[in-house]
Formats: sequence, structure tokens, C-alpha cells
Amino acid sequence: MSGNPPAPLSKNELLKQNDPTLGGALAETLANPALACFPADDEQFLKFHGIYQQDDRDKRKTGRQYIMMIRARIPGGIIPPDQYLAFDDLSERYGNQTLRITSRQSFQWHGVVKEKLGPLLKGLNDALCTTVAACGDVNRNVMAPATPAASALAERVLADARRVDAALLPQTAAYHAIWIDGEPLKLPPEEKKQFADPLYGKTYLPRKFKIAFALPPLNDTDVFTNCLGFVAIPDPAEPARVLGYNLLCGGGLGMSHGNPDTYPRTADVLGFFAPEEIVNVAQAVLTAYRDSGDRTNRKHARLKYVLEERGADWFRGEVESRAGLKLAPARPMNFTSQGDLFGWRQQSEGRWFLGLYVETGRIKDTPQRQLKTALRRIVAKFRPEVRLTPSQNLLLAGVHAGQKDGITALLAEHGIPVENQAGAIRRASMACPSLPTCGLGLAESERYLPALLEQLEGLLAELGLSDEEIIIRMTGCPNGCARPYMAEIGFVGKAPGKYNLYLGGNAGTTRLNREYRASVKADDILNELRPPLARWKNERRPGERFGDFCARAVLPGQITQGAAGDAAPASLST
Ligand code: SRM
Ligand code: SF4
Repeated sequence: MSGNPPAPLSKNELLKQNDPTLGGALAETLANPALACFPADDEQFLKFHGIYQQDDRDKRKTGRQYIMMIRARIPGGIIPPDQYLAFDDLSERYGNQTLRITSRQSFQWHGVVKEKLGPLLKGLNDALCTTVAACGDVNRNVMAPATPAASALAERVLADARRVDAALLPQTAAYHAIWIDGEPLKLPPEEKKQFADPLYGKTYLPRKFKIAFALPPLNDTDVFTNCLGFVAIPDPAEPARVLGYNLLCGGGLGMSHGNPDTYPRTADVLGFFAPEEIVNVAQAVLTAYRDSGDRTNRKHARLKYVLEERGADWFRGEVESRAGLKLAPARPMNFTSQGDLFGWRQQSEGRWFLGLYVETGRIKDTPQRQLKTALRRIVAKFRPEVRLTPSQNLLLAGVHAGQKDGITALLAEHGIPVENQAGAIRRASMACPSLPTCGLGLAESERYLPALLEQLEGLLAELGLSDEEIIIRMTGCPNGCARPYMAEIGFVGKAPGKYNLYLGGNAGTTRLNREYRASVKADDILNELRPPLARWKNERRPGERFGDFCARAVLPGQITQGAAGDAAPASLST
């Protein structure tokens, strides 16, 4: 025998191994008023239940104040009216009176203190919503195109997304016992240890796993950034029918500053299969990852590294043998845009939907705009379906023509216009929460982006570029939660008040951008952006977007992350 001994399993792997029911001592800590927070091991179990233990970073000087963030599981971002009203009510009673739309079409409740955690989770369950597996080493919220079904095709894609979401849910009974029955899972320790989830096994996945569906030419879910992407291909003979799906594997964005072994990566296109196989293929990809991902180094544990290191051909073979099918060559697909539709739009069967811009995804009341109150009143009175978009906006869907004026008037009463809701760059912007809730934030994001956009709007006006859409995304650290590496301009927090600047994403978000400047002070951002913007104004080709101009003329040929970084567009626009 030769060679080094195998690397030890990561701490999280041992935790899962010791309690595959994922219950830990959560019920006991929850029931103990003397404990202000959950101990470190249980923080990891909490994630599988959709909960993060945080502390208010604004208040650290006066000691740690523990608060929780709770993330719902809302496949496709679809919320019936009664559920929306319950969510709103729970945020008022148990949270910080805001609802945060996430970049994966879900809601987060922030600022929930420990005593209110149980009632909030119970309230969500009563509203027929779960938070199970919204976080943790499992499949997360499945994304699907948000724009309300104008066709049977879109409905079919959504139905498939929901089927996949349901099929990949973990089966542990601990969630129900702790949060619904309010007691620990009643199993002797040895039996707990023996539990094995039918799909995930005893130790679940090496790391998080993410799935998105897309319906070209719209790429609102940024499908190439997901571990697993399904791109619907319509049947040319019967356009309301899904002919099949192109299978994409190995996308992911998280990286760490100064660690070149971590990088954003766009997914590989592996092939095409029939829609009846959707759950079978999803399970094959998930189990292939379960068995091949790195369980020793969590920074290297995502599926993207398996694809990068073992290659797309190897992974395709794994998926085919597990699914018992042969993938056909991928069908042509072409993505041309990523964003949301705003204002009133015709839907189907005489119904309408209203696209509403939500600044950095935060539904709240301010003295100028009472979006939270307006939505509560509208949903209670007119009962539209609420749809969350992957760009942190929302749609009110299924509205009758006769209700439109009433909704428009109610919004106006609360300071919210329906036309010209926000300027071109705001409408295409996103920011992650970062401070004060995110423990990993290195710089401000949600609280800073609106002010920066105002300055940028000034610069664009000065350059005569006011009406141009530029996709701008900001995160407070390199983990990439608002998908900044796909933006035409990406800001990634480096340190307090300092950002790395990325340029060169495209409209269909199929191409990674590239680092342009590192550690730029907030005050210097406009100075750094002025030259490429001015060049774009003077040198652009007809209709050329800023991101495409940067990729062609500002950072040509320079690939800074992920060997597969630029591969997607070429294989796409066939
Ligand atoms: Fe994220 C961790 C917020 C989408 C990559 N993310 C976190 C945590 C939970 C911080 C933590 O671990 O302590 C953040 C909570 C902040 C807070 O106070 O709310 C957080 N991530 C978010 C949300 C809310 C950002 C948003 O602006 O909406 C998004 C929730 C989505 C959801 O509903 O499930 C969110 N996170 C993403 C995305 C985008 C996506 O999935 O489309 C990414 C990049 C794609 C990817 O996964 O590669 C992303 N989040 C990460 C990472 C880096 C993972 C990696 O592979 O390195 C972390 C850190 C970690 O997991 O250790 C992270
Ligand atoms: Fe927190 Fe970083 Fe994600 Fe922003 S990108 S929410 S700072 S982990």
C-alpha cells in the first residue's frame, strides 16, 4: 500500500453521520428559555430546517444580540393570496416587519428572536408553507420562469419544477416533530443514528445543491449558474408542448477572495431528454453528486468542481447509467434577456398581471413608499396570486381587467407608481442582504446599492446614456448571492467600503464577467467606471450593450475565473 491517508471528513459530515435525522438538540434548546441561542453544532442542523442563526452586526459593540433568519421553500416563487397575507402577518408579529424576496424566488424573515422562532414556524406550517431544506446540504428552492403563464407551455414547465422540488425533499420526521408538534423526534439515539433518507442516504449531499428551469429566450432564472439546469425546448409541431429538456450541470458562483481554487463557473450542456424523465434525471444528477462530491473540504464540495475536474463526459456517463437512459444531443437554444416585465401586461384568458419593482427585494414601508401596506391591502381586496421573481421583484398575477384601476389607485395612494416605477439601471439591479444580518458580509450591499445607483444615474445622464439598461448586481462578499458574476457591472465586497469591480456579463446571463479593478474604495467607483462608460458611448457598435462592449473592447480575451467561464455562449447560440 502506498500514498497518503485519505483526508478526514469535514466536521459537518461527522455531524450528519451522528444524527441523520437532522434533529440535533434543537427541540431542547428551543424549549429552554435560559438559552439565548443555539450551540454551534445545532446551528448546522438549523440550516436543514431553513433557519440561520445570526446576530445584528450593527449592535455588536454592545454585545451580541442573536436573531434568526428564516427562509421559506416556495418552488417557482408562487404564493396564493391567503398565504401571502399570512407571510405578511408573521413578519409583522415575529420578524422585523419586512419581507425579503430572495434571488431564488423565496421569502426570508429577518430579525426573529429565539422565543418567536417556534410561533413563526408554526404559523408558516398553518399557512401550508414549509422551510424544510430551504438551506443545508440538500436540494434548495427550485426556480422556474416567473412571468405568469401566457401559455400551456409555461404551465407545464412550472408543473415539472414543482414535481422535481417535491421529489427531492428529504424525508426526516424531525422537522415536523420539532416545529409542528413542538417536541424532539421520539427515537432512541441508536435508531436515530440508523436513519437513512431514501434519496440522500445518511449524510445527505456534500454541500448545497441548486436547480433552475428556464424557457428560452428568457433566462430570468440565470439557469447557467445552477448545479442543475433544465432548459425547456418547445415542440415545433405543437408549441404548447414541452418536447424535452436540455440538461445543464455544474454551474455555481461562490468563491473566496485570495483562493484561486474557488471560482464561479457556468454549467456544461450535457444533452437532451424527454419530459417524462424529468424526475428520474434530477435524481440521477443529485445522486451522482452525492457520491462524487468532496466531503473533506467544504470549499471544494460543490458539483461545479466535479464537472470541472472529472469532465462533462464522465459526468454524463454517470447520469446516463443512473437514469438508465441515453441523453440525445442538446437542442439549439438561445437566451436573449434575463429581466422582469414591469407595469400592467396581458396574461391569458383575459387576465392581467402587474410587474412591481421591489428595491433590493425588501418589501417594507418607508415614509415615501408604503409597499408592504399597499400589497397587504391589494392582496386582501383583489386576491391576486403573488409571484416572486429571481431578480427579487414581484408580480401580481391573474388580475381581471375590471380590477386593474383599483389596484393602480391603491398603489398610488401609497406612493407607488405603476408606470416608470424605476430607472433603467435600477430595474435591472440586485443586491444581497449583507450587513447587518449576514455574518459573512465584508462590505455593505443592500443598504448601499440604492445610493450608488443614484450616483451612477447621474454619471449616465452626464454621458447621455440615461435610457440604457445595464445589469448591475452587488454582493457584500465573494459568495455571489445576488449572482454578481453574471452582471454587466458586478460589485463584490472586499472590505468595509471596498469592492472588486467586474465587467462584461451579457443580456441573457450566459457569460461570466471578469474582474476589472480590485479593492476600489466606494468613493472611487464612479471614477473607475467613467472611462469604460465613455468609451462605450463613443465606440460602441449599433445596439451594443455595455457588457458586450466590455467583453469585446475593455477586457478582451482575459479570463480570470473558471476555465469554463466563457464556454457557455458558444455552445448556446447554435
Ligand atoms: Fe447565499 C450563504 C443569502 C442566494 C451563494 N447566503 C448565504 C447566507 C445564508 C450567509 C451564511 O451562510 O451565513 C446569506 C444570508 C444573508 C441574510 O442575512 O439573509 C445568504 N443567498 C442569500 C440570499 C437571501 C441573497 C439574496 O439577495 O436574495 C439568497 C437566498 C436564495 C434562496 O432563496 O435560496 C442567496 N447564495 C445565493 C446564490 C444565488 C443563487 O443561488 O442563485 C448564490 C450563488 C450561487 C451558488 O450557490 O454558487 C449563493 N450563499 C452562497 C454561498 C457560497 C456557496 C459556495 O459555493 O461557496 C454562501 C456561503 C456558504 O454556503 O458557505 C451563501
Ligand atoms: Fe452574505 Fe456574502 Fe451572500 Fe451577501 S454574498 S448575503 S454578504 S454571504
